Amino acid sequence: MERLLLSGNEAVARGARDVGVARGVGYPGTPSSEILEVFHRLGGAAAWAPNEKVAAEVALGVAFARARALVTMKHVGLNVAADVLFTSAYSGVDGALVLAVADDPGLASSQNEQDTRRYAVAAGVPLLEPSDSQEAYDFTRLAFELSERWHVPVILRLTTRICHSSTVVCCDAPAVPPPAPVFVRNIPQRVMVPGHARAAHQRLRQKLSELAAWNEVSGPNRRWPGSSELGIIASGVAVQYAREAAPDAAIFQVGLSHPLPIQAIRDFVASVSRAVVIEENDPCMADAIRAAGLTIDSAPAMYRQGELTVGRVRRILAGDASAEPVPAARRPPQLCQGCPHRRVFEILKKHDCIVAGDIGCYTLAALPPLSAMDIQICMGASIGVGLGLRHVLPREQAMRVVSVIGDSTFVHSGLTGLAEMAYNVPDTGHVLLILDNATTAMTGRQQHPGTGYRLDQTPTNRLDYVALARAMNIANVAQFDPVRETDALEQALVEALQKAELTVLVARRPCILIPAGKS
Ligand SMILES: Cc1ncc(C[n+]2csc(CCOP(=O)(O)OP(=O)(O)O)c2C)c(N)n1
Ligand code: SF4
Repeated sequence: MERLLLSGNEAVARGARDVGVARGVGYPGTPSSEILEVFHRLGGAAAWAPNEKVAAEVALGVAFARARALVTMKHVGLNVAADVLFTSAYSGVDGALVLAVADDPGLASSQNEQDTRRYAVAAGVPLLEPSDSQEAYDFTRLAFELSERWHVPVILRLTTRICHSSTVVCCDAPAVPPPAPVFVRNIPQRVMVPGHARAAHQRLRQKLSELAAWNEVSGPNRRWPGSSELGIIASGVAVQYAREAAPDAAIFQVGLSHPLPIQAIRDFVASVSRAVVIEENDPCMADAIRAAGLTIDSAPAMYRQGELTVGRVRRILAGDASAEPVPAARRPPQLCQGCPHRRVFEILKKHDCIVAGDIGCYTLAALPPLSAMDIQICMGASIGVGLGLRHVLPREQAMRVVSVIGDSTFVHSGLTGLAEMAYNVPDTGHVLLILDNATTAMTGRQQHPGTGYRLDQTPTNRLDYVALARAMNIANVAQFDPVRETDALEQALVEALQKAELTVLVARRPCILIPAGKS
């Protein structure tokens, strides 16, 4: 048995390697991105997909072929992959399908604090919550076992602290490899037309009740002995905070939080004078436990926002809902000096453009001193939102609307926005700026289909944005280097803003942090 100091992400990657995952697929997103990179370094077949939905689809195909598949993403990625998740829960899988989804309580690097546990309940799939790297490793292996045993996708829910903190991990011997991949026809199980899906839904509910019964007696839940005065029910990293904040309390650690081991929790609640649920993000367990008729305390609403800490858990246990100390202001992030995005936003600001923006390093242009982006919601939204503005604003304002999107984001979910732009053309036309810096800079410079390289850095096809825009019948398409051809780019933008036509401008210059020769 090997003993290693691993981050949660490294532990998931090692667990996946040790269970013989045939393919790991994902789309980068903090705090999940390292899982696939480490899996590749450990010898696994790993690939970046254009977005999370495609990643989940590829993985589902792998699992339909009786092999083991891992999908990685950050929490908001599951919104994109949700269509696959909900119906693959019905179809089930022949091999194993595990989705490692990393939540970001406290918004260290995300646009929202959504809680992936809600998805497990809504889609009807099991969800595991490791509380340290050892469990990240163990639960990864367990997730594959459960997926293979019940033929159902399984979510491994991570959070920022689990992903990025390191603890000692004892790694087991590699698992028995699965049989060689094979396709066995089973049309009623995999073609989800209503007649088949009704039966599939019933099968899923049956699997969930079997899983719930299994979780009561054999699930990865743990009782830490302690005083009968105070009992804490916790999951994920909250278990560690609870142990430190209340060392004398009895703790019921929930490892598989959907379906919840409600009878075991009932017994635990009955064994203590006061039971308190401590969980990060939404009150998912507290709501479910109360719905089962149990009397518990839980955190006041204010603790739903932000990460928990030992200090916050102490406050929750004391029922303290007074205002929390305001943390010291952090230095705001900035575009690097020399970042090619700067020139583009200086031009947009100079011409008082209304900028429907998107997510990436370039979103930093919304902050002072540039303050040159007006809207940013979710990946790919810049194009649709820009078009919506153009459709209804008075002409003088509409003619100033520009959609701005990064290259990775454009491939992720801008392609369909461009199809909409070409299809439902506003009376004033529209202008789209694609910022091609030859990488997914924001999340650590991962490759994508527009860079010409795969995750393992081998060369492959490169998506050509200019040819693509022309193929979509965009009237005006041009590419400029925003640093060497700043004036020409500005000139092209000014002309585009005056015409009631469709224009796509590509600002192509590599991120300064890309090693030479890799763009
Ligand atoms: C659905 C979803 N998946 C992943 C992310 C994480 N993420 C934020 S921006 C971004 C892409 C940034 O790359 P690009 O558009 O090329 O801009 P750059 O950072 O290179 O300027 C990613 C993957 C996210 N916010 N939402
Ligand atoms: S990492 Fe690259 S894209 Fe991001 S701000 Fe720095 S230079 Fe710009």
